[in-house]
Parts: sequence; C-alpha cells; structure tokens
Amino acid sequence: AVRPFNEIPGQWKNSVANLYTFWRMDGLRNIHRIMMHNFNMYGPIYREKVGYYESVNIIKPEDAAVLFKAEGHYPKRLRVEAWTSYRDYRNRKYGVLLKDGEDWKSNRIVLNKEVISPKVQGNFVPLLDEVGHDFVARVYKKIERSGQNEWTTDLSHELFKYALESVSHVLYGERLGLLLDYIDPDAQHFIDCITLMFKTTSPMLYLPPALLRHTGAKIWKDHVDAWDGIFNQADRCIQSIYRQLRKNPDDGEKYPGVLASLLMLDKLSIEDIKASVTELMAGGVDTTSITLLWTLYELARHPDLQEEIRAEILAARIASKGDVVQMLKMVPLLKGALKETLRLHPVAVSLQRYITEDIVLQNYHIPAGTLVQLGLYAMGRDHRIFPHPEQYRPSRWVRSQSHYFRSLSFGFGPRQCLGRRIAETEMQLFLIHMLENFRFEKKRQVEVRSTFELILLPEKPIMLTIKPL
Ligand code: HEM
Ligand code: 2DC
Repeated sequence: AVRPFNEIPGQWKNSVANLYTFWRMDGLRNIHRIMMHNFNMYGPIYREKVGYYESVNIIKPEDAAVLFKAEGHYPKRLRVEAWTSYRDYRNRKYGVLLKDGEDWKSNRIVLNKEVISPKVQGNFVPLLDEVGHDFVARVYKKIERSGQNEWTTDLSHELFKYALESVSHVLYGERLGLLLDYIDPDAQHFIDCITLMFKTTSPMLYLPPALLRHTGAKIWKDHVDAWDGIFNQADRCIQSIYRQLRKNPDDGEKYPGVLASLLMLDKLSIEDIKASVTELMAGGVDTTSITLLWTLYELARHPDLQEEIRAEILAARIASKGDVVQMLKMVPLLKGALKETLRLHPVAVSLQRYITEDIVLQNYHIPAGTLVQLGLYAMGRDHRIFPHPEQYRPSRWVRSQSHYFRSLSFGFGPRQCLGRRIAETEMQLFLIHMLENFRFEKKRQVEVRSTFELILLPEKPIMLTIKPL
C-alpha cells in the first residue's frame, strides 16, 4: 500500500532542530553537502523545512522521471524571491526566468525559436568561434610576457571576460572588446555585479527579502546595487542596438544577433524583450566560465585523458575540412567531458518543480502543489547511480551505460535552461581552441571543493599552468 505524505522521513516536523543542524554545518555555503548528508541519513526521499519553504527531496533517476511527468503545461520552479522583489521594487518586468503561467509560455515559445532551436546553432558558431580564436591569441600574449614560456594563473577572471564576450556577441551581434588589453570599466563592473548578485541572493533564500528591505539591511542594499549595475549595462547595450536598427534596418546579409532578430520579429513587446535579453546576458557569465574552469582543472589532473581528447579534436579538425558545425558533431569525448564536469560540479545544486497532480515517489503519496526537489549534486555523486562517482570519466557518457534521467545539468523539458545551446557551443569551442594550442598542468594536486553562492563555485582559487604545445 502507498504510504501517506506525513510518514516521509526528515526533520520537517522540527524546524528548530533543522535550523540548528543547518547552522552547525555552516549550511548557507554547504547546502549541497547537507543534502548529501540527508540522503545518507533518511534514504532516497526526505521532507524538509528550511527557512520559509517546505519541500520533498529526491535523488533517483526513476523518481525524476515521475516528477517531470507531473510538471504540467506551465512548469514552475522554486521562486527566487530576491529576484522578483528587486523587479517589483524597481518596477521592471519579469523576463522568462521569473515569469509563470501563460505569460511565461508565450514568451518562451518565441525565445526558443531564436535562442535554442537547432536552426540557430549554425548562426552562433561563427560568432563564438571568433571569440575562441581571440582568447587563444590573448593567452599566447600572456605566455610571451611572462618570459618563461608558460603562464601560471587563476584563469577565472579571464574566463568571465570570455563568457561575457561570447554571450554578448551572440545577443548583440557585436563585440564588446573584453579580450583587448584595456577593457571598458563598465563591462568589468557588470561582471562584478553578477557575482555580487548571486552572492547576496543565497542568504535571502532563508530570510524574506521584503523583511530585509523594510529593515534597511545591507544585504538587500547590496543586492539592489548589483541588479542596478546589471540592468544599467544591459540597457546601454540594448539601446545601442535598437538605435542602430532604426537608422539602418537590417539588410538580411549577415546574422544580426538574438536581440535584433527579436526586435524585427515583432512578436514580443520591447519591454518583454529587454527583460529576457537582460536575463540572458546576466545568466551567460558565471555559469559557463565556472564550468570551463572546472573542466580545465579536471583535465590538468588527468593528463592522459587530456591527450585523448586533444587527439579526438585534431582528428575532427582534419575530417571536417574547415566546417566547424560539422566538427562539433565529431567530438563525443569532449562533450562527455563537459557532462562529466557538470555531474561532479553542477551549476545548480537541485532542480525543483511544483507538481500539478498527485504522484507516488518511493511508495509515498505526494499531493499536487508540493515543491519537489531533485538533488542534482547528490545524484551526481551517488555510487548507486554512477559507479565510482569520484572518478572523472567522460567515457561513461559515450559508451552504452543507461543515461535515463541522469543527464540533467541543464534541467529538463520545456522549462530547461534557455541558454543551453549557447552554453554548450561556447564551451565546446573554447575547449577545442585551447586544447589545440596549449597543455594544462596543475602544480599541486589538491582537491578543490564547491561552495554554494546560489550557484556552486570552487571554494578557493584554482591555479593552472598553461604551456604552448
Ligand atoms: C535556467 C543550468 C548557462 C540562461 C537554467 C536551469 C538550469 C540551468 C539547471 C533551470 C532549468 C530547469 O528548471 O529545468 C545552466 C548551466 C549552464 C547554464 C549548467 C552552463 C554551464 C546559461 C546561459 C544562459 C542561461 C549561458 C544565457 C545565455 C538561463 C535562463 C534560464 C535558465 C534564462 C531560465 C529559463 C526559464 O525559466 O524558462 N539554467 N545554465 N543559462 N538558464 Fe541556464
Ligand atoms: C539555487 O534552493 C538553490 O541557471 C535554490 O542562468 C533553488 C534554486 C532555484 C533556481 C535556480 C538556482 C537554485 C540556481 C541558479 C539557477 C536558478 C534558475 C536559473 C539559475 C539554476 C538551484 C541560472 C544560474 C541562470 C541565472 C540567470 C539570472 C542571473 C538572470
């Protein structure tokens, strides 16, 4: 017989005890490890109440399948109140990230066609390829200047610039010039604002922003400053394209970028376009750059694997005869490496949905309306789901092993990551260019852990040594 909702294990009945564990484990920065701890203690399903939201947590691929079948036509994830509060406070529209219901759906359908459909990938490739080339040239320059024929560095700042340059080229069809020696201070400020925005969001998952706002808390002020910086910079970029387009309407000769395409299509209001393009620009920086940093870190720790992927890339380069779109279809191990990076170092600790119908998970009844979270970080490190989870093995994604509801780093279904195609193409091209030119090494083999700042980040700087081949 199916067991009732109230019998699901967990500390949900005693939220004081739960808050105590949370505090003792420095919960804020350790959400991912607390979730693993809870799955070890309670098994593959538990209920919890932290702060002001309550959820059911699951870890198994079979349960994920049941969850996503019950997500309904307008899938809804956990609402990040800090982000909606800011927009309400400044009277700005929600973009696709924060919209819900019919409004979300109608915007998302239009955006899908311009951002994630297979037909646009070909448009993005030359734009992203150009940025990849320039990054390589920049690294050669750095190596030359070091005078030692190698460059040892924490690449994160360079990667942030690479990611912003890439996503901007796709969105605006124009370069910002972030890979030049002297960069626009406004662009650097934008990058800093995104990091601050994420960092100030996580405490507000537990303390309602409305309360913080009315008590004049510093965290709320910093959060507002961060979003103000993001919106001001995005507004400048959007205005400039808008004016250009009015002066010289597009001649259809070359791909003009996502923003211009949306403006010409004329299916969304200017305000809706602005809101979603700003989210795309902000969502396109820390996510891909950190994933690339983790990938280089793993490849530096696994030199033989690095060599194997390099060989695959060189072979694909020759076989594709200069057709980059074709080349991207010939690098399965490289793609496996990115999946493997996101398995061990996911950007999102969890995926969440409010279910729209009653379901059964692990033989417990779950009523419609419940917030169900899939622990993505915990799932990626569970030995029952991934044999030898501690090993970085891209080939597990290439060979036959079942991938059924195991590859979920970008989410699932109609509400999955809108930036997915951009992110994947950008990361693949980066690694192709870098591995064709350089070798990556790590001097001290120390394990770097993740820390939660809304997205998961390396807990300390990762130092890499880059040498020309
Ligand atoms: C949503 C992951 C890069 C823009 C999401 C979600 C995940 C995710 C897990 C939630 C999906 C769900 O609930 O099913 C990632 C990862 C990235 C990445 C792992 C890179 C490694 C990007 C980039 C952009 C972006 C580059 C922008 C260009 C968005 C947006 C949403 C989203 C707008 C909300 C979509 C909606 O609600 O309809 N992402 N993301 N992401 N992401 Fe990404
Ligand atoms: C954070 O408990 C932990 O892709 C919370 O590009 C639940 C939660 C809800 C929404 C998730 C968030 C977590 C992590 C960051 C995500 C976000 C949805 C989109 C966002 C996964 C798991 C992200 C990074 C977007 C951000 C775009 C934004 C900057 C405009």
